[in-house]
Amino acid sequence: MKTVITYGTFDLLHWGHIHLLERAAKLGDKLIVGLSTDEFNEQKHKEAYHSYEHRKYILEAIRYVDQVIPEESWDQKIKDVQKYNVDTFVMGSDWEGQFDFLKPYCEVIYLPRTEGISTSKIKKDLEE
Ligand code: C2G
Repeated sequence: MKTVITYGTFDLLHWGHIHLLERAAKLGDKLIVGLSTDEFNEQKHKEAYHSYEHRKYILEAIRYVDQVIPEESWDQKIKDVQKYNVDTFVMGSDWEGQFDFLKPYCEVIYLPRTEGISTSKIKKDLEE
């Protein structure tokens, strides 16, 4: 039983998010998503359109996602990896190297970010 974990805001869900989740899910038997809370998004200087509850509701409907947990701080990942017996941590390549401190605890994989789509691009395009 291989457990994979990834983290993010997943606001205005788009095909780049799905492509990440699909590839992450294929790396194990169970995929957990640490979903940034609205309060943590403030620390990330991000303001999500959808509330945490609605972003969680949406993520839980995705076939690739088995469990959604709140991401409330930058320093919960080691505890999460231990608490959920995580084998593999996955993030998009825009985070390349940022989470290598997890290497003593689990496999760390950065997957190529999907080009041509992002939540900020959606917002910008809709403003025009
Ligand atoms: N992503 C991607 N391709 C895109 C957009 C996003 O692969 N075109 C990936 C990101 O690399 C990330 C995940 O989808 O792995 C979620 O993206 P965001 O919601 O933007 O997450 P972020 O705000 O980067 O938060 O502790 C980690 C942070 O919570 C990550």
